[in-house]
Amino acid sequence: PQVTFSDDNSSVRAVLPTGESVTVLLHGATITSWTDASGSEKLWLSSSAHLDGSKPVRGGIPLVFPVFGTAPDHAQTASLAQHGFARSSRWEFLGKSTSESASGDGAADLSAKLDFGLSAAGLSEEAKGKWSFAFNLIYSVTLNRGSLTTSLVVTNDDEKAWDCQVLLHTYLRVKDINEVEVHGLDGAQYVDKVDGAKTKSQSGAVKITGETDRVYTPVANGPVTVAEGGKKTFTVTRDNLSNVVVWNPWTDKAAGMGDFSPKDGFKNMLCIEPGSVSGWQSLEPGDAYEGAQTITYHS
Ligand code: TA6
Repeated sequence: PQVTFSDDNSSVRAVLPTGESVTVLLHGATITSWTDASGSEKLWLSSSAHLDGSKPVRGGIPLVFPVFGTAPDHAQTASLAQHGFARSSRWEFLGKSTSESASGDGAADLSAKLDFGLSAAGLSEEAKGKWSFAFNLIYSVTLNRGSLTTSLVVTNDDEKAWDCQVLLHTYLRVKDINEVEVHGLDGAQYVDKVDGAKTKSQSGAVKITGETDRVYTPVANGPVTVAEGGKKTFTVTRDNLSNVVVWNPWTDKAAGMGDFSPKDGFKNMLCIEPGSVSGWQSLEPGDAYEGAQTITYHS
């Protein structure tokens, strides 16, 4: 049995012999679908998401670079649109590969890796005008049985140093947000963006009972797990990404987003976003920075 790949000029898809699949839009290198062997979708995608390149995709896993949110007092990125240009740019598909990954039950499992690239040459004139540094991004999406790893390598190809932020803006699909608890953030400091950006400390599990927009700095690099009705559904591990943003727009913010539908879809999604956003990664000429996440689902 083989991994099958297909690509038209707008997206690339890989399917493992066991049925798991991932689809990546070249617009923003945005993962728009990730399914388990039975085809059940693990990510949430708005039914009115723009998939034609006209807007960043509402859902899936958009990429945030070189700035998270907006940074009006950060000269280099102050003029960039919210969350930067990576999710709004057309990436190149660099290639695919398969490898055997030792699996629990001894049978060799195949995994599929898709690589995407973006550099200054791929930016719109508008984006280049606002952030003109020489850079290179390589985004690797690796589909294994039961898990998905996404890794971003950022390289400074300029003669000048520059700073950046990186975040993987993952929209996880949940059955009912009211049954969800997030574990692994106990004791972490967080900035509460729906309460005057006050800094608070998390005690116990995170429950979502209204608009939630928090930038956590976990005390250690441990896993963040999402449970529904007391049963673990996702585990998210991070490599070199010191923050986790937890976001749910809830009723009013969902109502206010034109590309967010159905309007009660906030009950079926929770953003768990690994990133390096509470400070800046400073890259000297020639320096590289890599950040990655692995999302495992527990059926
Ligand atoms: O990740 C949380 C957040 O920064 C929220 O503040 C909200 O703005 C969300 O991202 C979505 O941003 P977008 O630009 O995709 O509408």
